[in-house]
Amino acid sequence: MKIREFDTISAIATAFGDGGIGIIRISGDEAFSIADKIFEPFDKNKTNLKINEYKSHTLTYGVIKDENLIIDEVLLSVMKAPKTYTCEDVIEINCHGGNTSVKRILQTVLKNGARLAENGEFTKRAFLNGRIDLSKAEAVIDIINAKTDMGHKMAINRLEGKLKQKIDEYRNDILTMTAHIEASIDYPEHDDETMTYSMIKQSTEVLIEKIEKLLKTADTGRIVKEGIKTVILGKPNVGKSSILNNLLNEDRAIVSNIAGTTRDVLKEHLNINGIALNIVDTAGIRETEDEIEKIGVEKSKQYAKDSDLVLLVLDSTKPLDDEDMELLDFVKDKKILILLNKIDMETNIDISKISNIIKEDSILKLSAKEDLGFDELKEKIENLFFEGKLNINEDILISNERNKSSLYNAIESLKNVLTTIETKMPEDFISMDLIEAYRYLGEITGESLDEDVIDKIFSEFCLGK
Ligand SMILES: Nc1nc2c(ncn2[C@@H]2O[C@H](COP(=O)(O)OP(=O)(O)OP(=O)(O)O)[C@@H](O)[C@H]2O)c(=O)[nH]1
Ligand SMILES: [Mg+2]
Repeated sequence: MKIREFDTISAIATAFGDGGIGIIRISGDEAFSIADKIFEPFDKNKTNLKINEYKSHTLTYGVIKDENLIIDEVLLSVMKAPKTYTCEDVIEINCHGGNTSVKRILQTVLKNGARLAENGEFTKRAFLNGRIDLSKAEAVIDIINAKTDMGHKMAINRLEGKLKQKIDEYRNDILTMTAHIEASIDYPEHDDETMTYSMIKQSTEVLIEKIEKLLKTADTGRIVKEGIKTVILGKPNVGKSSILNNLLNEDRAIVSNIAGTTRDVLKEHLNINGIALNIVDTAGIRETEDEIEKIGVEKSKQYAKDSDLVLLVLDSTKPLDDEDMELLDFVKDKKILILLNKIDMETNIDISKISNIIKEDSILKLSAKEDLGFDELKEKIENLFFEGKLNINEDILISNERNKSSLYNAIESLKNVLTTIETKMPEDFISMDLIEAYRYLGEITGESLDEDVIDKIFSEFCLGK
């Protein structure tokens, strides 16, 4: 399987800081000979063995030495190529955690001939050596960075190769079409041109539909991966900060009965039923002469514009006024939930005025003070984004911009195929566009990508992975 020759690299694979164990990883042709120089097993039967005489995928207890100085007691994993993470010979040294042992061992490994690995270089080798495709490599980084169970599951699906399977299927469809065209060009006597055109037209339309469906998952994919951008918006003093605190279960934001308490936006992360929410508490929106508050109000509006979800808070003890209506008008095109807060007190709000703008089931009664209505709010948010639309165990979601633009470009090329057919241009043009679509799809699995793009993708990985 191994197709390229590389030098031997090493890095610390575990996170920095205190911990039970730390792991130093070495990969490449020299991995075993470097380990021979620095590792001494306790087992007398192994003392005279070279590491490449050890059984593969075993652990050996011993010490790491720098010259004659013992650095740490370790467990040494020996994994022989090609059945390893990188497809190369791999050594992993499990030593005591904390910063000192791991650093000293890494220094010793480097001194004995390895080069410090770049970010993501181990995974890059797994890709370049053909063990995983690019969609799986990107899944690895998404697993490491996952903030929620859902995000994690989405990445695991991709690691299992579900995205690659789909892309391969689309690419195969294209190959079948190009083969058909080639045949009709080479053996025109066997082929009726109108037949070819109508067959290609139909297959292209079906394929466009399939790719569009996958592309449509990108919004959900981003939300699962990065969280729902949520903004709490409303007039001053309606209880926005109180609602944030309640959702977070802590007194994060300052709450007071003085209107204009929150002046700047306050950002927090929150996890509800496995969904990430990036929530922003904003300064109450009102006409104000106060320069600082003005800036806060502008920021609040900007955040609301860029959000996935607006939680518009109204004070249920007061009648709706023009300012409320203006706010409503400002956000009416967004995904929105209306929170009627302070229902522990006498209600004076009449929501019939807004029932023609907002669906009734988007209006929720709440009391931040008495902790009422929050379970329903969380359920609503979940339903709003995921109900019926998503089976996270099965669905493949597109979650990165790179994949999104490759799919978009593939669709554009396929649309050109349809134009060529409509305008009855020669079949060669069809092949050219099909091949272009094939190439765009290959960018997702990494089969058709330039080396520098690949380098850039892996440079965003963490060190030691
Ligand atoms: N009775 C009652 N009072 C509440 C409730 N929620 C908030 N309050 C009170 O309303 C006042 C304003 O609350 P905040 O959470 O600071 O309101 P805000 O919307 O963040 O206000 P600004 O930051 O000034 O825009 C405080 O005195 C809170 O204690 C509620 O559900 N019931
Ligand atoms: Mg506030």
